[in-house]
Amino acid sequence: RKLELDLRRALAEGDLKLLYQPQIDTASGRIIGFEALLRWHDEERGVVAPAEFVPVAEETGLIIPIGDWVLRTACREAATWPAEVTVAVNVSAVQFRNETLVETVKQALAQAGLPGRRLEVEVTEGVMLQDTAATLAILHRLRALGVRISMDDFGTGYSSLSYLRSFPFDKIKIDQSFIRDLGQGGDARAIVRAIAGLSGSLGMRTSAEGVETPAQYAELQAEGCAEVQGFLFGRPVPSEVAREMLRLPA
Ligand code: G
Ligand code: G
Ligand code: MN
Ligand code: NA
Repeated sequence: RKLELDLRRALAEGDLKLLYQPQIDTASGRIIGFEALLRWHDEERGVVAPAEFVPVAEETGLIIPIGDWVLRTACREAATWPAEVTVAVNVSAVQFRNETLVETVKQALAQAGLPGRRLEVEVTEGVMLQDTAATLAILHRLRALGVRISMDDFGTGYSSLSYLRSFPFDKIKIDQSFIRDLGQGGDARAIVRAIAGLSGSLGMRTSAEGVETPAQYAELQAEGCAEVQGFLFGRPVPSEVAREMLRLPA
């Protein structure tokens, strides 16, 4: 398939890039981390979003070397940031089926000189659906490295809530679809309140993504959301711009 061949070449030739989107602590208003978001710069296609190529990378197994590159690059970048600033990396369910994931994370941290606690791994509900014992073992081994684990896109999957009992996530990220309808007096606020309550009572931090308006932000703060992410605070940007946001030299 042409897309597959082109993607393979993109990885080899350095045409994959990471953008970094700031994550804001609602209590202090300060940047506490960045989420690394993958982009493919293709001569013909222009900038390709992950929704268009990650599924192909997953089907073909290319997500394994691509995911390795993402982890190494994000850790290397984060190691140059102030010591309290974290980096969040999206890890696909396919990477969880590969026994090298923990070793890859360990090496990425060691090569970058990044303490494990400054890396967050974002997983989706789909990860919790497959071979549960093996998945839990991997999550525990990552945790043993100090790495934090976030449940991404929360509320959109098909799974039950039972996985929240089988693994203590550090953070729940409320999916953007719920945030979109906040600030307009509808049901979305009740859903956000319920997720934040559940998350808090299980000892997890709550984060919201896709925050675009001050009205949405105000409701999230009122509902006890600890962290926010969205265009209101900053779009995904190249590493040089992320550095400027942290007031670091380019
Ligand atoms: O940045 P954007 O909105 O286009 O991201 C769309 C989706 O792609 C998000 O769900 C995000 O989790 C996923 N994504 C972004 N970067 C990566 C990555 O490095 N690895 C994987 N597996 N998924 C990613
Ligand atoms: O699924 P995941 O949460 O990893 O994907 C995050 C995606 O959401 C990224 O592709 C990012 O570009 C996008 N995104 C981030 N902030 C906003 C926002 O405020 N509004 C919208 N519409 N998309 C956003
Ligand atoms: Mn994410
Ligand atoms: Na998400």
